[in-house]
Amino acid sequence: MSPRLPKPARAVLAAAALWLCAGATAQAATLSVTVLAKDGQPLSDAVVIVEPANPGNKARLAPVQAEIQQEKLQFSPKVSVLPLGSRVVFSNLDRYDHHVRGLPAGLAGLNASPDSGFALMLPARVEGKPPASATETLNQAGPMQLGCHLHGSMRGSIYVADSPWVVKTNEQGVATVVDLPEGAAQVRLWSPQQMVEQPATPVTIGPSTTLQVPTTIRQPRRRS
Ligand SMILES: [Cu+2]
Repeated sequence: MSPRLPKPARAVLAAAALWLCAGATAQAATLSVTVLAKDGQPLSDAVVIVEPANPGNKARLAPVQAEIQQEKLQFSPKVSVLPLGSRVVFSNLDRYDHHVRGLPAGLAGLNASPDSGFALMLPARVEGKPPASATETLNQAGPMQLGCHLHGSMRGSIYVADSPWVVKTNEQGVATVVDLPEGAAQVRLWSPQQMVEQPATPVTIGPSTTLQVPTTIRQPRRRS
């Protein structure tokens, strides 16, 4: 037998339950976006940015501490999506130097002042010692391109997100964006592979919505 609550307490509980349900309905929508490359195959590591028409009081994501390693002449992860204000530790695991640079990607990068972005000298790893590392704080929202002054083939990206609704696609080309308000929204895309800015796709978000976005973006050449 459950203990009987006095009437006023029951009323409060019922009201609280109603309020929770209402809150859940307003903020529990999920949008699953499949991004296709020019060849019709799923495009991984594309960044999906959902912009609701009525974002409400969207909570900005708390900054995090992340790591991007340099190993075998590659950035790992190759593409990171991180909240604005996050700190990134760059660690060089290779037995040779890297001179990592970060710049705003695309037009923003072309127009950026020479002192924008960052450059980090990371000496070669020495056997038995921890790898050289340096930390950068991400103070500017949007895509950043990573490279190395010493190795032209090294390419990576960071998408600095100023909303909680920015997710990169997985190996299946799918980005699942949660906790969205229902209603009209725009879906924008960014990919390190893109040659031009991608057009936005309008969508009406219900409790659980799927969307397929074909693009003219070419698949990256796979390194074996
Ligand atoms: Cu390098």
